[in-house]
Formats: sequence, structure tokens, C-alpha cells
Amino acid sequence: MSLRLYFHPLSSFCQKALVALYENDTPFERRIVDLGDETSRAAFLAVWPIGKFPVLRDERRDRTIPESSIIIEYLHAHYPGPTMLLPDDADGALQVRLWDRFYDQHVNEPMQAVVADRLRPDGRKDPFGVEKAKARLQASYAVIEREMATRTWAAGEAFSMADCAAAPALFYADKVMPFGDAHANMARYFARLRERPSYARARAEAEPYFHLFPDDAGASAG
Ligand SMILES: N[C@@H](CCC(=O)N[C@@H](CS)C(=O)NCC(=O)O)C(=O)O
Repeated sequence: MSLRLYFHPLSSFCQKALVALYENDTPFERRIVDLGDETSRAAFLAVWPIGKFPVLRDERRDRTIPESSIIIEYLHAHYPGPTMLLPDDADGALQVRLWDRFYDQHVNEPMQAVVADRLRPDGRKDPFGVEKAKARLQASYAVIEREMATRTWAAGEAFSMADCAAAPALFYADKVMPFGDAHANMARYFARLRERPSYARARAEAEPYFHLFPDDAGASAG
């Protein structure tokens, strides 16, 4: 098999890449990385010294591709399928990239900041950082609520790379700062995402690991 994905099923950025792979039924070898295991971690760092997943390895073309958006762009360019994760027209592609960046930077990253703080030891927590991250999430929710009043998917009427980014980011964001009644359009959009078979599959595969997700008190849930 030409493609190998280094990932962890619980990771939001990894689920983003998995959704893209599942959308087009792209065959790939699965390599689960356990960063807590020295051997697994060392093997992964040999592939990508930055140590962030997902990373795609394409043996046929001898390429190593980190960064979830670049992975999806790469799949689109070299392993396309029936779901066009980026449209052909330049303006449409820019919209997809914009909303992909938006969900990564303004939803996923602040959500991760809140979660990371829960994992910090007592005395090393950063309440000011958490407050700022939650304020960023609040601003993002308002933008999503406005945008999703008139759209089916994140960048328009077609499912795209932006939805691959949005689904796992919103799932975990809702856990750290629930959408609430003021975000009905966003909640409806997320309900559509949950029903999308590609994301439903990635989420189901993460379920056995959900107990590792830290709850509000900092302990792992479940
Ligand atoms: N910009 C990167 C972000 C990747 C990222 O933050 N991955 C997290 C998991 S969701 C990770 O590798 N965390 C492990 C660590 O930071 O040690 C992408 O889009 O792939």
C-alpha cells in the first residue's frame, strides 16, 4: 500500500485527515502513534521531528507530508476521488482554504489551549490563557452562527476540506464551551457533520480513547 498515515484516533487534527481519506475511500495503512510510549514516539520523530500528527507518508512518490491541510491538498492532487475536497475554480478554492484556516486557527487551536491547560500540573496552570482562548472561541461561535444561517457546509453547498477541519474541532469545542441556545445554526451544522459517514466513522474510532480526554477538573473523563 502506497499511503501510510501516522496518527492518533483521539486527535482532532488527525480526525480531519481521516475524514478526507474516508470521504474518498482512499486506501492507506494505519500507524497509530502513542506519544507516551518511548519506542512509538522515537519512531514517529524519525519521520517528522516536529512530533505533531497527522503525517502522511507516500512510499510510491517518496514524500512525507505533515500538516492536515497539506495532507488533504496532497490527496486532492494525487489521490482524488468522488468527493472534491477543493473545488476547481480559484474563488471557490480560496473560500475553502479560508474556512479551513478559520476552523483550525480560531476553533481547534483555542479549544486545544483549554484542553492543554487541564493537563497542566497544579501550580503551572494558566487561567488568563484559558480566559483568552474561551473569548476567541466565543468570537468564532458568533461568526459561525452568522455564516451558517445561509450555508449547508462550511464553505458553501459542497462538502469540502473546510468541513473535514470543522467536524472534529466543533466536537471538542462543544465539550470545552458548549454551543448553547444562542447558536442554533451552528448546532444544526454540527448535526449535519455528525451524520456524515466519513466523520461518524472517525468519531466512532476515537470512542475507545475518549476516557483520555480530560474533564473540567483536569482528570481524564470516563
Ligand atoms: N497544524 C497542525 C497541527 C497538528 C497538531 O496540533 N496535532 C496535535 C494533535 S491534535 C499533536 O500532534 N499533538 C501532540 C503534541 O503536541 O505533542 C496540523 O494541521 O496538522
